[in-house]
Order: sequence, then structure tokens, then C-alpha cells
Amino acid sequence: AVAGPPRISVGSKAFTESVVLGELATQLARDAGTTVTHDSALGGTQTAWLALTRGEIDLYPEYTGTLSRDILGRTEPTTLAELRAAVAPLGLKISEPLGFVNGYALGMREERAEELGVETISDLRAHPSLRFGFSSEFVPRTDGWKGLRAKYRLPQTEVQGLEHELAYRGLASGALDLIELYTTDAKLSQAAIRQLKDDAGFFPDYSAVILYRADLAERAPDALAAVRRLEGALDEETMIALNARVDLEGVSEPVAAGGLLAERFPSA
Ligand code: PBE
Repeated sequence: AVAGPPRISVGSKAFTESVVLGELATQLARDAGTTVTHDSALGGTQTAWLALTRGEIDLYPEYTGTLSRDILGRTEPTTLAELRAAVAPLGLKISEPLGFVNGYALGMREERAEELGVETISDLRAHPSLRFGFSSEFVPRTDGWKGLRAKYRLPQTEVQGLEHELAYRGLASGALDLIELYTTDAKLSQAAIRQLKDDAGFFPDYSAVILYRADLAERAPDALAAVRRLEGALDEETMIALNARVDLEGVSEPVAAGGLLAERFPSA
């Protein structure tokens, strides 16, 4: 075999935070002397997962709840150890948690929620004509609208699929009454939005982790060690601030990621 410098490929899903996390991993691995391509914003969860299992990418940022429910089809809460055992036969490993949770939640404009007296997801049952706007991946997911409407017996039928980036605008304009939030969305802090209480405990925990191919440990040990510096290194506040750099200030993901690394991970 030709022993060249190691090459790896990082993937990310098509939303701001995933691309930023992919960039953080990419730049850390590059600083460790690895040739890295970032296949950025590949698509939804299933697309990224398929690319990983096929070996088209070596790692991508994922969330424990997404892995458990959407990828592995689990219906009961799973521990990280159980998730690790489930992916090991596929030649995959899971990092330690990066340090923050980006969960799903349902949100309404504060004013509208107040006017209708909606505080919990159960309260939505009394308002069947509300217009919902969800990202297209959320609609069919068992940990998304599909499971939610069954669990809470929600009657709404006006459900529109849209890009998550456009959802907040729909709420603001009044075109939509309710959207699904990602709890680390930068736009959440900007608008007066009420996060409805998940009173039936429907949503699982969505801790951010790096999912990677087990053979990376032999193929590119330095890159893997560098990427794993992200473990425990990103708290919720840091992640929201990174998302804000991109979504509110218009900075590119590579620049936002590079800024954090320069500040927190100055290379030796
Ligand atoms: N989440 C919330 C979604 C998107 C944001 C982390 C649960 C996911 O990527 O699975």
C-alpha cells in the first residue's frame, strides 16, 4: 500500500449548526496534518447516515435522539452505551457528547399563544384549525409530526412542509401559527416565541455527538484525536452563538468555525 498522508471526508446535514460542526471537525483534522474534504450540507438525516454507512464520508455530527428514533427505529429511551452497541456491528463509533443538546420543540408567537391560552402541546387539541409549518424531515419522522400527532391525538390537518430557515418568517408574518424549533436556533432568542411544554414527554434527548467510522482510529488517528477535542467542548450558549454568527450576522460557516477554534483551540 502507498503510505501517503491520510485523507478523510467529513459530512454534514443541511442546516446551519450541522455545517458549522462539520467545519469545526474539518478544520481541527486539517490542523492535525490530514487532508480533509467537507461534503457540506449533504441533505437530511437519512442522506448523511447512508453516506457514512457506505463509506462515502468518515464522520458527521449527529444527535443521540435522532440516532435512536429516526435511524435505529427505537421506541424506548436509549443510553449512549446502547447506541454504541447498536452501531458497532456496522463498523461505526460514537464520540462522547460534545456538550450541548439541540432538541425539537414546538413554538408559537408569544402573543398568539397567550390569546389562545396554549401552554402545553396537549393544549393544541382545543384548536384544530391552527396552521402548522414544519421542516420536511420533521413531518414523517416518528420523533416528529407523525409520532407527535399520534401520541397527543392532535387534530390539525393544515400542515405545511417548508425549509427550517423560512419557518420563523412564517410565524412572524402570521402565515403560520406554529412551527417546530431547534432549541439552539439563534432566531429563537430574537423573536417573542413561546416554547410549548412537552407535557407527555414525547421528545427524546438530542445530545450532539460525532458519528464516525471505526477504522478511522487506524487510518487517521491524528485526525480522529483532533476531532475528539470537541468532546465536552461546546456548551449550549457557545453553539447558539455560533449559529447566530451564521444566521443573524451572515458570516459563513467556515469563518464562524475558524473564529471559535482560534479562540478556544489555539494550535500548538
Ligand atoms: N434535531 C433538531 C434535528 C435538527 C435539529 C437535532 C433533532 C436533527 O438533525 O435530527
